[in-house]
Amino acid sequence: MEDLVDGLLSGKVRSLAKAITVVENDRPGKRELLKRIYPKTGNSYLLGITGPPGAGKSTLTDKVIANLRKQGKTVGVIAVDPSSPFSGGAILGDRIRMQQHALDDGVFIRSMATRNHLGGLAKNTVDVIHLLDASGKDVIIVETVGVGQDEVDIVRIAQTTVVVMVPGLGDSVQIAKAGVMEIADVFAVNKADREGADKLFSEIRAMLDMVKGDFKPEIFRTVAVDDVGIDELVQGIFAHGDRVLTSGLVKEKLAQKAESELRAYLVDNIMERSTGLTLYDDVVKRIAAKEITPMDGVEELFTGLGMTKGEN
Ligand SMILES: Nc1nc2c(ncn2[C@@H]2O[C@H](COP(=O)(O)OP(=O)(O)OP(=O)(O)O)[C@@H](O)[C@H]2O)c(=O)[nH]1
Ligand SMILES: [Mg+2]
Repeated sequence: MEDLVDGLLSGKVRSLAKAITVVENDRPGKRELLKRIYPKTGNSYLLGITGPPGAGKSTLTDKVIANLRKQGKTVGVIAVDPSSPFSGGAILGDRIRMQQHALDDGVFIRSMATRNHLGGLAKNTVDVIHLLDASGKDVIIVETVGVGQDEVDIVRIAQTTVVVMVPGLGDSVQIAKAGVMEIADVFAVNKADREGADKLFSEIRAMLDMVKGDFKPEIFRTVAVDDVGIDELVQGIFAHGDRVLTSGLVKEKLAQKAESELRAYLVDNIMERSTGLTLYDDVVKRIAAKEITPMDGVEELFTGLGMTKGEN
């Protein structure tokens, strides 16, 4: 344990890989490990990159990594498996797109499934973010697919969230849907080499004019495959970070982050304690048979787990 913690804190790649394995596989010592490193976290810049499937998130991430490396920054990447555990396609895609960094000690890339049973941010993701943070990565990028509830959780813990959009996906709908406006700190109109990029750009701008207040996100055009617009995008990302710093919103953001982390653990923990119990299966059956309401089911489950629930 001592060696693992020391190695991790001094940024050794092997220790980091080992620590991640401990965390992901729930090995003994996991809790102790996380407890030891937690006070050393909070120094990385956490960047969320999200957007619809195939928007070019991994290609863009690859170019952003290269850009950050040129600035001398170390980078950790968590690429979220967007679909079922059975379709390794996206993970393979991430690997291929980011292959150029495979031999670079300053870059650590991990693909993982981050969704828990309920579709929220799984605690394993939070744990791995903490490990990357403790190992001294200057920037941690979390790539998630889609713009839905799951992503919102990751967004809540990120310092800056980039929403990647592409022309030709039914643009106004794309923008208006699923809370994109709320979560984007920065927009990247990727595949700007394609027709419709200007139109998409204007539509996002118009939409922002309608809804957002003081904190209007910047919009950037990128052609990730050709490494076009990446410098500007990266500058825009850190400019957003600076704006948050000077705005006095930092405390609020940190509290929001802590709350999201706690929630990730809470949901996973309750599910872990409940599933597999005879009581749980029994409650499911009785809800299906309309004998009890789901609300009563929760009450019974909590009572069974020795928790008392307040009036609701
Ligand atoms: N024309 C064009 N193609 C691009 C651009 N950026 C990425 N692509 C292509 O778009 C496809 C998808 O790219 P990815 O980087 O895998 O996209 P992604 O959003 O990570 O995909 P998922 O993780 O599967 O959702 C690839 O074939 C890329 O080469 C771009 O700027 N212009
Ligand atoms: Mg990808």
